[in-house]
Amino acid sequence: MKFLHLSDLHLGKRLRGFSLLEDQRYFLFEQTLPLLKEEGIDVLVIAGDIYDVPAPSQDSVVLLDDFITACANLKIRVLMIPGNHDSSLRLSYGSKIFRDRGIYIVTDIKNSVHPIEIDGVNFYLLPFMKHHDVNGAFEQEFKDYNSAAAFMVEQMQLDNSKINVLVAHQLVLPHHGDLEFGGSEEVVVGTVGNIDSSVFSQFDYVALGHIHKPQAVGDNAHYCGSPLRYHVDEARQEKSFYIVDVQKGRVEITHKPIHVLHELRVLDGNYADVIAMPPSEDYVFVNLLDNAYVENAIDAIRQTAFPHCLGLAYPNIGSTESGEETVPEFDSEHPEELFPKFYEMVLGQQLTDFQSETVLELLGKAKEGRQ
Ligand SMILES: [Mn+2]
Repeated sequence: MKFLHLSDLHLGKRLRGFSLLEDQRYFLFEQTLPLLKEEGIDVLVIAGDIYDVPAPSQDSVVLLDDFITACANLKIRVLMIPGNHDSSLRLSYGSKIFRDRGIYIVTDIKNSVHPIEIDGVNFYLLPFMKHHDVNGAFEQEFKDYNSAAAFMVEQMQLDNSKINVLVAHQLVLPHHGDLEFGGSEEVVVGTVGNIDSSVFSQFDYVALGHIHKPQAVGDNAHYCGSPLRYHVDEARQEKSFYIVDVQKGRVEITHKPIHVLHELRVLDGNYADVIAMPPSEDYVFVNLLDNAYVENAIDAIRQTAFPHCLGLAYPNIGSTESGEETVPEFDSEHPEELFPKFYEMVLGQQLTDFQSETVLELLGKAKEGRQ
């Protein structure tokens, strides 16, 4: 049986203030649905982080609603779990009724021990879990995710004569070597939250979400990564579809390219060169190689060449050895743009996506005069 493994859609995500909703709609409707039809795939697995935030925007809720309705109308079964960005309760809305239409959303850890059987394959849907969740649901006293996850696998009582697929959203570390990050995960590699990939070794395939860079963490366990580039650091990262053909004792993964509505690029050049580049709607981050700050550079770049210019940096000025401190000219009157610059000037680092999201939200509320 063939299924499509997706994760980390982060519907509603904004990249430095720019809404990616149109890019996400394009991905789901112009890329994913046609692929499912062309390849004759009738099972779609989404391994968590469906939405970017626990209380998603109206537009992102509409997008998911449109998409799963389209899948149901095409008789494509959809299996979903919440990731750490999702609210289990909100994601579970309607899920008992959706089952009748082939849309399976498992948000309660207790339900993850009952497989969803489709064409002879047992799918186990394990929502994002912490050991506290397992302790609460099963009256246990685990002190880390690894032992709690091992316990959950035990509860599943796998029938090894069947094909068993696990869908999970966790920090699973390879038995050998290191995990590679995409850049937009906001993941802290501690010890309590790690799960060793050997915990899941009994499954024929483990469809993982959480890490945005596609990679294998074991012979049978794979992160397919986020479908879109959600951070400037992911500009050069390959993202692709994971089509999984699973049979007993044999798993075959086929990669298909994902074509995006707008590319994410990092450009280097002098201001004069950048301004003269062929205009494009792509998301671009610009490294200005000039040796002096250019007044209103970002506004001018957005107006002439790149309306989706995400930001810019002056690598040459940052590395001057004159010893003089250069104070950047703030070329904006908007607090949304000033605050990130101020933060960067004081702390020498950029706001994370989550932080800028929070700042934007708070400024928005302040503007509206609400609390
Ligand atoms: Mn994620």
